[in-house]
Amino acid sequence: MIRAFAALDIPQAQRMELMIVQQGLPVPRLVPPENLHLTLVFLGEIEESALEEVHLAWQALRMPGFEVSLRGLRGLGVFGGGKPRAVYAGAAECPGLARLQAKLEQAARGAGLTLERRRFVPHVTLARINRPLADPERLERHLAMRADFAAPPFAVDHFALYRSDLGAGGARYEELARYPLGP
Ligand code: 3AM
Repeated sequence: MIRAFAALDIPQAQRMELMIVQQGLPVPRLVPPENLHLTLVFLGEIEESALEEVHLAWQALRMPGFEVSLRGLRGLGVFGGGKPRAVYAGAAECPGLARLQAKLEQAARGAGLTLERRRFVPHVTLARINRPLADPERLERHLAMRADFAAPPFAVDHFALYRSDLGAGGARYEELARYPLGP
C-alpha cells in the first residue's frame, strides 16, 4: 500500500516567504521547508495497482497552466477554530486551480478510487498542531499581525504525485511523477 497525494510544489522565492512567516510562529512544530506544498487531492493509502490507474488518468489530462497567489482574504489562517490543528497560508481565488483540483478528483474517482467529499480550501500548511496550545490566543495575535501577508504570484506549469511516508520524525515526501500543464 502507498500513501499518496497530488500537490503543487512551491517555487523557491515563495518558499522563502513562507519560511519567513514560519519564523516566530508560537507553535511547537513547523512543516520543514522541503515539505511545503499545496495539496490538490489526498488519495489515502492505496494499492500500487490503483495508484497506477490514477497516474494514467492524470497523465491523460490536458489542462492549461495558471498563476497562484499565496494570500487570500485573510492570508494566514488556522484550521480548527478554538482548537487549532494547523496554520496555513491561503491561496487567492483562482479558477484555474479550482478547475485543476476538480479534474484531478474526477479522474481519480473515474479510475475507481473512493475519495472523501471535502470542500477544497487551497492552502499551504505551515505548521501542524498535534497537542493543545498553552496559549492559543497568542497564535491568533501573531497571525493577526501578519494578516497582510502576500507572496508574489507564481506560474504553475505542472503538478506532481507524491508518496508520503509517515515516520516518527514527521512525514517524508517523495515525488513519483510530474504532469505538465499546457499553454
Ligand atoms: O499539507 P496539507 O494539510 O495540505 O493534511 C495532509 C496533507 O495536506 C493531507 O494530505 C496532505 C499530505 O499528507 N491529508 C492527510 N490525511 C488526510 C485525510 N485523511 C489528508 N487529507 C484528507 N484526508
